[in-house]
Amino acid sequence: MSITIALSKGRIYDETVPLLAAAGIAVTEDIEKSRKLIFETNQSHVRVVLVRASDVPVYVEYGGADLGVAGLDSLIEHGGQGLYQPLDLRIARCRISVAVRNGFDYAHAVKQGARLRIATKYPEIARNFFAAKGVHVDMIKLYGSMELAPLTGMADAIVDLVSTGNTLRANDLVEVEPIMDISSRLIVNQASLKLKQAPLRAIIDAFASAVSKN
Ligand code: PRT
Ligand code: MG
Repeated sequence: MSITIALSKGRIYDETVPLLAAAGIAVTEDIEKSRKLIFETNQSHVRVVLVRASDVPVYVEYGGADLGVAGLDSLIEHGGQGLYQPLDLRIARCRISVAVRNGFDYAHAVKQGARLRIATKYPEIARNFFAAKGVHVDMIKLYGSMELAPLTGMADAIVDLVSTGNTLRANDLVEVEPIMDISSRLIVNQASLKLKQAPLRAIIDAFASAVSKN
């Protein structure tokens, strides 16, 4: 029974490699040196596919992959339907926050009940956050370089992932409110879990034990 694992290039791939190793799985090619999207592993029945970070939940939902590793940010935006989420892998950790241009009086704007223009790649997370606070927002959906939105006057604030804070500082933005902590989750297609229970359980258990030792 073959198993397909969906990962995204970059930090998620890098931090998942040791977890795969704990499950006895090693990708046999250097993915950075290849333009391929499908990779064989040392186990003939396991392969890895590389997709956009935000597409990992989609591949797993529709059975393009049996399991995958997705940031909680991508998972919330996707909605999580059709996905079994057995494990917080505690990798690719960061937080999602509200940030504004240095000098913008965010507290005042919020207190005054002003309508805030929010630019973000994460409209679902942003909408829920501001709705819970009773703040009215206009949402501008972006796919990257959110930092630019307040600098050009297109938005009052952004909702984006923050790790060291260097990107915000480099663009004269300040973090004004954390929304939630983010880490990556193991996600599994619910039908696969029934049809391929033994091999998937073996991978989930190996990941769980590796995570508990981290
Ligand atoms: O580019 P694409 O649309 O495919 O997806 P992506 O950019 O989300 O992918 P990728 O590989 O960059 O991130 C994958 C996952 O890693 C995200 O979904 C998060 O769950 C997690 N993660 C952890 C991060 C960060 N830390 C992070 N710092 N993802 C992005 N960033 C970016 C952030 O958007 C900002 O531009 O790094 C910048 C901030 O970093 P600092 O250190 O300057 O604060
Ligand atoms: Mg990226």
